[in-house]
Amino acid sequence: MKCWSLPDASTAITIAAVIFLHAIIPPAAMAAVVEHTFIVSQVKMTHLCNETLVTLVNGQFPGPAIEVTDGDSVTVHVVNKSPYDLTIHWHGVKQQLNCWADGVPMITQCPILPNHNFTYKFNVAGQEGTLWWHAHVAFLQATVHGALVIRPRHGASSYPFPKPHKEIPIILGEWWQMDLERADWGIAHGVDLYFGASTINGKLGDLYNCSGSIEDGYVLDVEPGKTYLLRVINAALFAEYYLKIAGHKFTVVASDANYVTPYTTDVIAIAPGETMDALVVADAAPGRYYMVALPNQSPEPDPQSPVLITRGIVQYRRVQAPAGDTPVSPEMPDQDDLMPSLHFHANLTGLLHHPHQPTPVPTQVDERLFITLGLGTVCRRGHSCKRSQSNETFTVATMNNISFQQPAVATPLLKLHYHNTNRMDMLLQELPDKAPRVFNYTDPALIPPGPKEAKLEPTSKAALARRFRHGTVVEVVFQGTALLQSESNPMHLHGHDVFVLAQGEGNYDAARDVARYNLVNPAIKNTVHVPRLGWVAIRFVADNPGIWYMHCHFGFHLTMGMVALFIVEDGLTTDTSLPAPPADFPSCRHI
Ligand SMILES: *[C@@H]1O[C@H](CO)[C@@H](O)[C@H](O)[C@H]1NC(C)=O
Ligand SMILES: *[C@@H]1O[C@H](CO)[C@@H](O)[C@H](O)[C@H]1NC(C)=O
Ligand SMILES: *[C@@H]1O[C@H](CO)[C@@H](O)[C@H](O)[C@H]1NC(C)=O
Ligand SMILES: *[C@@H]1O[C@H](CO)[C@@H](O)[C@H](O)[C@H]1NC(C)=O
Ligand SMILES: *[C@@H]1O[C@H](CO)[C@@H](O)[C@H](O)[C@H]1NC(C)=O
Ligand SMILES: *[C@@H]1O[C@H](CO)[C@@H](O)[C@H](O)[C@H]1NC(C)=O
Ligand SMILES: *[C@@H]1O[C@H](CO)[C@@H](O)[C@H](O)[C@H]1NC(C)=O
Ligand SMILES: [Cu+2]
Repeated sequence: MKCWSLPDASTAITIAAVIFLHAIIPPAAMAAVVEHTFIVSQVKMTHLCNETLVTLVNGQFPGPAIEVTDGDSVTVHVVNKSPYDLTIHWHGVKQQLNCWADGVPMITQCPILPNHNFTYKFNVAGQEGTLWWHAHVAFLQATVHGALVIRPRHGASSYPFPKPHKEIPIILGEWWQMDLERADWGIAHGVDLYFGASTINGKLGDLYNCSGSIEDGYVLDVEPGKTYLLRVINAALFAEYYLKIAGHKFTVVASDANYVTPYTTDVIAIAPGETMDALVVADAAPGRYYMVALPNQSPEPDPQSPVLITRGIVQYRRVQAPAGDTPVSPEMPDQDDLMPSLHFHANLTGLLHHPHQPTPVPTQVDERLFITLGLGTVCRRGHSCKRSQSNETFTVATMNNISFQQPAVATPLLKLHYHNTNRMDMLLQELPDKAPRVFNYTDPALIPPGPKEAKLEPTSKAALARRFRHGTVVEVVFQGTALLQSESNPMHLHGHDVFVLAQGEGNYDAARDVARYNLVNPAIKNTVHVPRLGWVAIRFVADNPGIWYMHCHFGFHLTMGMVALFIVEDGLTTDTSLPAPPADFPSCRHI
């Protein structure tokens, strides 16, 4: 039983009513069904003097937020009025025994065809915090996304931090001035493409203008002295962002719907796929302050992209801003400095003694994987061709030197798996335990194509997968490499949360680094930031039967093949086995 602070009269009545209800209704009966209809269609939007046709849910950018309470069931009717095949992925929702609802096209389901509908049904149980949803088809994710907020069963007063005055989603995204389906094709075929602007909650902000008209920016009105919970989501395809608010600090209290030890910082680093819940106290001199999101990138010799900063304003209520008054700007980290990101992520630890933290960390490891992440090239035609930036190759992204290729099959793999057909294994290639070749992974001399990397560059494509027996404790070390580029990689595992044991710069060295593992209170995440030219070690229990996508959440790395499938086999009982697919499951387009 929690203790109540002295309530005023009206809260006292509510509390009495709640206690009364608790007494007569068993807790399970309190769970609600939260229902939404998502109408996906194409809408013309104008930014930067350009009208662009974008695909949106219910005409909104970002899309509608889904707000639920831990224990609720969610029902989302997707009505596809767009010209594209699509699926929706509920990013970070564990989907225990419900892999069918995970929304990965041709892995867990046939896509929803144009003019077709499908209803997703799933439960959120044992999770609280900020997650999100997004299209898992092509680059539609750039505009088809929204927040998924899970509140605690016992209300905001059961947060492990002071109850905030307001909760505000902050979705970082991108504005693209092109047909995204074409952009996806372009990247898969080695054409360089880039977005036009960064956005905060869909607004480009006052750094963007054309023909004398300035873009609207996101405005957060605050009252002096009050505390706000920002639910920050990086829904972008391209970049990790540094987020700052001039004159204010953040106290990060959760990430990926898992509480963290409160961590106070003036900058948040958030990679695509991650969420960060942060408290901000409006304790500065009343006035106006810029909230700035800066996409970071690896320094040269990596190819440099335009730096498309966005900003909104935090403004104190009842402050008369003199005309022409400029808000205070924060000092941002250098866009090429990725150390603040490494430090930020390394400072996150799990919050102990919270009922939802599934401690302790398993200490008995059944399988260990060492996975290198990098780029490579394949020949456009045949198996031998001129390499080193020649036009006979295109660039792909790899794990352990294999780039994922969707198997050519007209049935979703999960159906083949469910029916136990050995046809499936013939389609797949096993993700090896370790990199096939030992080299100095993080030697910067490998970045620009040159003699050192020439031998390493050739790679191959396959439907990369790894099977785990139900309950296997898996440890994975992701090793970033300098192969052709030195980007960080936000690695996202579907259907499971993972313990983040340690991270560091350079090459992982078990003899040195195992001693640094945090087995006491590691952060628990669904998207793990693998630092630039560094590594991260994670552990998880493969206890959710199904086929789970494990991939880099940078849109371009995903499209280029930095993906593997983690296949978790059924356990021995029905309640550890994948049930039958939903009756109204979509069927696939006939080829
Ligand atoms: C509008 O977009 C096109 C590409 O789609 C681009 O070539 C053009 O420069 C844009 N115009 C403006 C005013 O930004
Ligand atoms: C899809 O849902 C919409 C809205 O509920 C409905 O009008 C339409 O008939 C449905 N279409 C199909 C093919 O079921
Ligand atoms: C328009 O944008 C350009 C480039 O960001 C900037 O230099 C200029 O000051 C802006 N103009 C206005 C009126 O904001
Ligand atoms: C935590 O952040 C501080 C400040 O950026 C940094 O000096 C420190 O190294 C970080 N801790 C870790 C373990 O990286
Ligand atoms: C490829 O590059 C070579 C030499 O730079 C050039 O002659 C050839 O036309 C190019 N081929 C294509 C298909 O672009
Ligand atoms: C790997 O390369 C880095 C950078 O050139 C160098 O400092 C380091 O000594 C190399 N490590 C090994 C094991 O060769
Ligand atoms: C990847 O495998 C190819 C052979 O398929 C080999 O030539 C290349 O050196 C390997 N690269 C790495 C980074 O292991
Ligand atoms: Cu995802």
